[in-house]
Amino acid sequence: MRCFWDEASRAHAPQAEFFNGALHPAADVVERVDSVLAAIDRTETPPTKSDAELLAAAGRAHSAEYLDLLRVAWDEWQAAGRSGDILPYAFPIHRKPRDLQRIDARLGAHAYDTCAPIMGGTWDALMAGTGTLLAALDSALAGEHSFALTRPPGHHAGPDYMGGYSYLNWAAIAALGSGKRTAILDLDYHHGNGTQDIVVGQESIRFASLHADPATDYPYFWGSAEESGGNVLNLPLPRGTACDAYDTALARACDWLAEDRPELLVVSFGADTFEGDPISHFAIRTGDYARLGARAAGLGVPTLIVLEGGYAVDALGHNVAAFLSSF
Ligand code: OKP
Ligand code: ZN
Repeated sequence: MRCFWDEASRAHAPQAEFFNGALHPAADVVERVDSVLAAIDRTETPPTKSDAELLAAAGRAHSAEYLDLLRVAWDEWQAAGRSGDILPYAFPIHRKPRDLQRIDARLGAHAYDTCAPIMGGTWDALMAGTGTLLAALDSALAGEHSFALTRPPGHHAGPDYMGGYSYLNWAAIAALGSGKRTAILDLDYHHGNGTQDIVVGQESIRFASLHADPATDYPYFWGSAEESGGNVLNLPLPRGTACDAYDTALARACDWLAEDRPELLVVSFGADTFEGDPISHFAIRTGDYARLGARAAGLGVPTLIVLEGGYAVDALGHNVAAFLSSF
């Protein structure tokens, strides 16, 4: 297993997110990365890639207009006289946005919630994350299991929208850039709505997700069992789910992914299924992650693992390391 990480990803350091009627300290803190780095052996710095190459890779999953907004948002926000982190706050919902001038309007047209802050370092961190992802993808395509220490998470970012701490969809960028028949397995506590929206209907990709039931949990509007079909399989699980029930659902997801004889497996791994996670409600224990990793590794396919959530910072590294140990 090779692990990739770029220190430049630290530049994205959000202060706060807005929900339940109040600003809360951001859950996706930079310290998450230190927890993982302390628990895994050795990381490689990805080779430098040109902006054009990184943008082209991101452009396989995201619209040019959306990427352009991410790139200029901070400068335009500052030009509009604001100094704090950006949080989109006005959303067009059923209207079709057009000819938008104000940065506030453009942000709202490309976001679905108030949980994706943007700051001065966000764009550079996202480009560093893309480079990290591509290095790990190359390594997996060469036949070696690989881990990309991606932060912020990506699986809530859709074709032209951000949300839920996510801006660029690491799993979708990798799958669409792989040139291989690819299985995406999303094991974060929250449904991978952005990934689903990007890859739905894609001939060479299957997407399976285990997650908390959207009837009770974020992102609420995606991820029901009925929303399965074609190349999408959604397996919502009740709050309180522990390892045995989780592994049963995981086995089902793996069997379904295997039917398509994938040449590459991309795992969106979130350790927010952990019993001690501060924002989630499953009951997976640190030792369980090795068993779950073994289940996924049982697909027997070169695997790229990207990091999504996991907010119990002290345990995060151990949980990630346990999962990776099975590859
Ligand atoms: C990102 B990933 C919950 C507020 C919702 C957004 C959660 C994003 C999770 N009380 N905040 O899937 O781990
Ligand atoms: Zn999550």
